[in-house]
Amino acid sequence: MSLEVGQLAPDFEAKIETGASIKLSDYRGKKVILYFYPKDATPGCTAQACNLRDNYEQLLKAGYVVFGVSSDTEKSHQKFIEKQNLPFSLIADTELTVHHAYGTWVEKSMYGRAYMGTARTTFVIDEVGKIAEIIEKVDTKNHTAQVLKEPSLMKKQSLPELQKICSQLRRDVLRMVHAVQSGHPGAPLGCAEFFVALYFDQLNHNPDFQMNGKGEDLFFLSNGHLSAGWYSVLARSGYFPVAELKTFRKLNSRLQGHPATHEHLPGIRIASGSLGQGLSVAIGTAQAKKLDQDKSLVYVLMGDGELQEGQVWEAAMYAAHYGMDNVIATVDYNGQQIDGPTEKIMDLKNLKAKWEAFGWEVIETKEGNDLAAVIAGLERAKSLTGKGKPILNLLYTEMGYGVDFMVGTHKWHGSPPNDEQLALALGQLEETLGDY
Ligand SMILES: Cc1ncc(C[n+]2csc(CCOP(=O)(O)OP(=O)(O)O)c2C)c(N)n1
Ligand SMILES: [Mg+2]
Repeated sequence: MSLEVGQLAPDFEAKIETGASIKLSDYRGKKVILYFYPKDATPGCTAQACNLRDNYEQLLKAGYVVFGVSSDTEKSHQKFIEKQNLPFSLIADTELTVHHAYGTWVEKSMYGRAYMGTARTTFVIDEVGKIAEIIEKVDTKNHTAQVLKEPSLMKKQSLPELQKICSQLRRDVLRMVHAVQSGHPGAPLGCAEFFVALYFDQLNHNPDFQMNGKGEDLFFLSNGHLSAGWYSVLARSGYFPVAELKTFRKLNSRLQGHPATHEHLPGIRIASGSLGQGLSVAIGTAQAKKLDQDKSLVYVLMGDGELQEGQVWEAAMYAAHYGMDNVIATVDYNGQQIDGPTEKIMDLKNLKAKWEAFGWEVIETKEGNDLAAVIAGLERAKSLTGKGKPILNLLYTEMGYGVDFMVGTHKWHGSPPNDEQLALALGQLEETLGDY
């Protein structure tokens, strides 16, 4: 059954976490947020519940009562409420009666497999019991802002908070490659500010992962060997449990040395690692977004050494010719590649002039390890979209940034630190969010 705005919200009686029964019609005279979510304690559902918790005062002031609904048991709800200190009740719809009344028990698909589950949907019910709004595209991290239509409640973290995430990301990268004595620490250390600026400040994205990415900004990591940094930022922004970082590069892990889609890791939409392909994918995706009249943006990161791949320039030519002005490509301009400085291996010469000659709008972010500068650069890039040209962000970074003995050399491109080096490096990076 599909409900519509203006209809009377179906009444129901249901059990909450304490075992007590509540009846929707008992709340006439109040506005009710009835939010259906898939599962207690999963990243997206935790983000959504915590966002409602953190803004609960405003919700009360505006006259709302909040109820979460999932098919979890009373006991599971109790644990979730205690752990997250939630100030509202959760309905244990184990028999799915409320789901069926609201049409939120639906067939879903995960990588081609069909299964039944909860469609994350919020019904806003007014004082007389009518449906005032149905929110199907839930922004879990900013759900209160969505319900109250208050963009000012949109959560953006402050610069010092974001800087802390950079430090943690660097620790994650070093610990991950050290644990398996393989992998690539250098470039992800240099791109920490970029990853954090993108995922925690710039991207309009949903860690409740949907492969098709409709209505979201998308990011592709073309230089797949930066995987350790990408996995860290994905986990830290809620795509999968942070504890899973400890499986990096292990057999049967979802966190392969180079990102792959076979393993179904949320956040990954293409395999990468074979250099030179990401820009082509980003451009194809950007074209699909245009056809779908989806106004969101497509981001891609490439290495500077990677630009020695011929496919990059074919894609560059295509993007300019077809006016792909919803693409923001960033080049990690660290001047290093696997065997030495790019200047010695195969000189890139004047990259700015090259991209401009290919018809791109080029911006330079000269301080690629200064978080404020990286954010400002990405803001500027965003402001230049929609003007007929694709955008290229030349991001000047230092390979190995954050650890004094790793900076500015290709030596750490693909070598892990030993025990002693790890200890030294971690001593230079504050543990801020807790090691995995
Ligand atoms: C098609 C292809 N050729 C070669 C490689 C091997 N390779 C891996 S990383 C790398 C260096 C690339 O340089 P850059 O993009 O500057 O990365 P950085 O060293 O800065 O991390 C090379 C040649 C590869 N992964 N794919
Ligand atoms: Mg490089």
